[in-house]
Amino acid sequence: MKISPQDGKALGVVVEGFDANTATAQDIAELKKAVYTSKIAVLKNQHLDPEEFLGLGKKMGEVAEYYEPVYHHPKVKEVFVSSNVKEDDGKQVGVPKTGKFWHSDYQFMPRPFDLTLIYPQVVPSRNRGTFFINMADAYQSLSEDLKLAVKGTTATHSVLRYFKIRPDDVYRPISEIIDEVNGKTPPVVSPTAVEHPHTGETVLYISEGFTMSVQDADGTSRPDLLQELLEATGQLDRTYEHENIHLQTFEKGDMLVWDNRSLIHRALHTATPEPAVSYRVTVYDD
Ligand code: AKG
Repeated sequence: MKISPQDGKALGVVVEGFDANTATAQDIAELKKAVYTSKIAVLKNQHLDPEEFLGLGKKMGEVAEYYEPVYHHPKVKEVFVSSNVKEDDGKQVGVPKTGKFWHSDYQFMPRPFDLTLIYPQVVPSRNRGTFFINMADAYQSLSEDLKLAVKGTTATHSVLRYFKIRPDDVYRPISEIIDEVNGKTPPVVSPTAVEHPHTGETVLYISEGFTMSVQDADGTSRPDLLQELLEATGQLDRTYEHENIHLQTFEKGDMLVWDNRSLIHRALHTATPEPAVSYRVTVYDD
């Protein structure tokens, strides 16, 4: 197994010669270390079926099944499917256009995932890739005034704005769906800046997709502060040219493993997408 920095990129390593089926505990420990320090690992030349993909997830930690079954792979439910391709019988497997907003995976849950593994299956020829922002670096580059303003504040996260209407929701009153979402996944509150348990970095824990509000220690809502933080970290830049934004491209056979504690991401889709299918496994690492 050879791990080398990604050419010309601030983030990420490329991993060659990694065999998910025979990887030893030491290989996995090295891979995880590279993910914590470099944030993204691109594993080249992977040829895994969904069972084997799940097997790799289990080597990395405790695999977490997604709470909404509409995303599940029909045979291996721990595999989350993002797909805009209908099966031959016209059936939709998985959910199209997922993650088209800045977020970290499960940020709206009491326990967000630690690691995300994405394994593209059908790779479009254009507009493929995922944007990332390293929120540890983004915290470091805040002005001293903003760092001070973040101290002692909390952030509230919810899935509500990006919850996907399921086929069975058609003709249900929207108010009933909203009540159900709030009942099943009530908003969660976390410190606005958290310490990364493996690297000791301070990570700014907010996203445009899931963070509903930031509040002072006495509970006073601070929409101005949330807006400033989203702006400063690059999440409001619709040109995606902000210096914090990293575009990670991939080709067939690549698997991306990333540090979901440090990174927020946003899928790159266009209004007229080509077929695209991706499998995902998410893991608690300790
Ligand atoms: C997550 O909940 O972790 C997601 O990635 C949601 C993606 C989506 O439904 O668009």
